[in-house]
Amino acid sequence: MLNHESLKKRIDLYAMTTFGGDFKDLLDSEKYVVLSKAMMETILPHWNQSRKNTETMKKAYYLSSEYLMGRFLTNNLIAMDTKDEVKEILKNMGVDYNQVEESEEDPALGNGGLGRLAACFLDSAATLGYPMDGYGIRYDFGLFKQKIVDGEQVEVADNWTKYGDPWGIRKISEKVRVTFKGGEIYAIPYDYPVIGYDNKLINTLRLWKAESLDEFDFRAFNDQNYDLAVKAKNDAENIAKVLYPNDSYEEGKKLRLKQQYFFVSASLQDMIRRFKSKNLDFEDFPKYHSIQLNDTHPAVAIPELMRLLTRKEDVEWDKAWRITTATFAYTNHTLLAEALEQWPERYYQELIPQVYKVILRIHQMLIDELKGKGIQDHDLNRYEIIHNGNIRMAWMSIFGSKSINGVARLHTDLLINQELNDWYRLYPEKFNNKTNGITQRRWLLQSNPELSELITELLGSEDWITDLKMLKNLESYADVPEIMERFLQIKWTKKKQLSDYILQEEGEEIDPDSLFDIQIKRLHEYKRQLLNAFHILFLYYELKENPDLKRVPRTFIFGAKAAPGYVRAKAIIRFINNIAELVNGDPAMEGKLKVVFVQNYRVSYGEKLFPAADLSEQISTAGKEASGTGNMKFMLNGAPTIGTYDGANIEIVEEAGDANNYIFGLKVEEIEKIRDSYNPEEIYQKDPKLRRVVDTLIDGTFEDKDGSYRELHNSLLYGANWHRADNYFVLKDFHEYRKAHEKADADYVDRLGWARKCWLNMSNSGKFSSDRTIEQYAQEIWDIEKI
Ligand code: 26Q
Repeated sequence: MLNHESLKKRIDLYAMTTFGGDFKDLLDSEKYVVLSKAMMETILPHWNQSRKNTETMKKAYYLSSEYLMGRFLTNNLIAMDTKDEVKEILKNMGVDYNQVEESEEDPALGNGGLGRLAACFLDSAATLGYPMDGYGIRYDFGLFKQKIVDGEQVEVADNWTKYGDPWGIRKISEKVRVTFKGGEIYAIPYDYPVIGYDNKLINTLRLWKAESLDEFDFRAFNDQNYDLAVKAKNDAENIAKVLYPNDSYEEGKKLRLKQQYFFVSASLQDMIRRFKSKNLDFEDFPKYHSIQLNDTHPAVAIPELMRLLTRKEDVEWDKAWRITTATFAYTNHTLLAEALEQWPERYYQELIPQVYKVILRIHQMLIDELKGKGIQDHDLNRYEIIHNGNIRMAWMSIFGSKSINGVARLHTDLLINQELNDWYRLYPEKFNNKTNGITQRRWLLQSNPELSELITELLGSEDWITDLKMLKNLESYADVPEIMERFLQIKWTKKKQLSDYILQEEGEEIDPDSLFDIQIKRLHEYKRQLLNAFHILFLYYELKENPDLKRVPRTFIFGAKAAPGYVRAKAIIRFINNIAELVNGDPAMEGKLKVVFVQNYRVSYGEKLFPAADLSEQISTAGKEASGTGNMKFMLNGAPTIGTYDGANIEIVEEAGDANNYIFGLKVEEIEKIRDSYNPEEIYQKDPKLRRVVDTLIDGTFEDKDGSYRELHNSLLYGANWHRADNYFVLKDFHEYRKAHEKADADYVDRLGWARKCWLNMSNSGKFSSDRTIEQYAQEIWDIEKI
């Protein structure tokens, strides 16, 4: 399929013209750039063809301030079915593909779940043949890189394009202008190919870079005012400089609002420009565009489209509103009330007054509509978009969209019945659920080729790669010992590979024959890494007191970044590392217990961790995790879940069976019932073993460098001025959690019995393909067709 000679020639040429040397002598990172550029030449004609083929079709547009694409190279080679060939070609040139692959930096243009979901959706849409383009920001610096130094998180800048950005094409001819009160700046598009598996359709991820209209002020320079000479340039470029490293609420920052407006305005102008070349009436705009808002971060798109239509394109207001509300759809990703975005009115007035005016009018329209519907005056404030000097972006999104969806059944139910109930009663027809999914191309085919091969062999076909429900046909092998033996062997291989990698990266030796118990996700109180930590300490003291205790040897693995300003989250990271030091340094724990906190958890690390897990930790406080998607990645790779009745865990267990997972803890309804009378101190006083582990925060077991352990301890027992004691019910759920672990431990001893559980999880993971999710969005919200 590939022309070997011509690829080799291109490689040699790019090596010389880009890095000035022979391919085999370059740094691995340089080889990566050269190889990728050479592959781009194969991709481009197909990509351009795809653009032409979809020009006249209705398209979906995904607007997201975050994309966590993961590495491109291997993904794209697999999609084009050229990985083995390229490997071979490199081998003939004396170069090891795996080393080149590993040198690619993850483009970390996102924080966590929401950004990774966007990437899985792009993969699925292209693979299914749906025209869907992504729009976002090309941050110069992605999410910080994390180092652990003396147990603490240290943030390092992520200059991800240091060696080049071979998959991005700078399309300067398609630049657009974005206006702020201080002046105009350019948005320059960089296009990244999104290659559907089997190369049928290539969609586009368009990321905008901010640049100044005037590069340089010569007058200032001649006046020897050097800073001023480049001020405009710096101010403009700062807009796309860095991703905000926060995955929940953050005190409103003007620059963040600028970022949002910048990419949203550029994207809408881009769509309008292309639409106008069709010479249609704007009434038809929704026949060609469905725009999905990935949370409220791009919600300023609603007033901006109104502004562009009414002020620039002479569409009258009511018609523009019909167009707008037939175009947008909004996905909500959180139930944390404090995480719903609001912006001070004056930020809008100061930065984008032209949009502020439009918002005032939309607000008034809403009030008129509410009055028309007979809503009483004293109830209006519940709906006001502008409220107490703030602009409520979620309210704007709901009012301006045709569809509002949650990301798992429980989450959507809670939106409908609680958080957004006022709105639901107003527009019940707008609300719907779209349970999240993940792409099996990255999270099984690419990250676990060993298991993929077994699956293909047993199914006698590769169809599962684009039709994950096929895995259901494998269920009965759970009772075939020879197959289970092979399955266990594969799990061991993945654990060994991870062990080698952890030794290399973290300097820690772990035993692939121990049970790998893994919790990897952003660090948050509601995700309850602290519960996991307490349980490890509990086990530690049990094993110390009773050396003959029969427990399976375990390795606990954590990976998590904390928002740099989130003091408690950082304290929890240090606490886990302190525990690791205590446990790993104790010879009595040899062969029994080990704890590792891996540094810089990211997509590419995840690809090594998910396939190697024996147990998936999904232990958020019920009602707090909207869906979770890591939970699905573990399941797909055959790991049972130890988890709460929260997010998609509920649907996972529904598919894979209670008996194959370890569900524990308070349910949402139970939390509601006890909330007001909950007294964690009672539990703490009654359970000396729990008290002992909680008190390690304050009894000198670990050094409390800055008082943050004491603060954590207080937060559990007495609360703080912004929350009640043990807000996330860590102490309340501890006992059941510990029992669930005991059960898993006992089950693990039966090797084939355990393999069976793992296998049944994998076989029943079909529902959690993002292909299914995208089909639902396409049919139920976007109304788009396949190519
Ligand atoms: C908001 C305002 C100011 C600064 C930052 C933010 C901000 C940034 C990122 C708020 C939220 C995020 C990201 C949220 C996120 O990742 N949510 C996760 O989305 C997943 C995909 O739907 C779900 O599976 C997870 O349950 C949810 O936590």
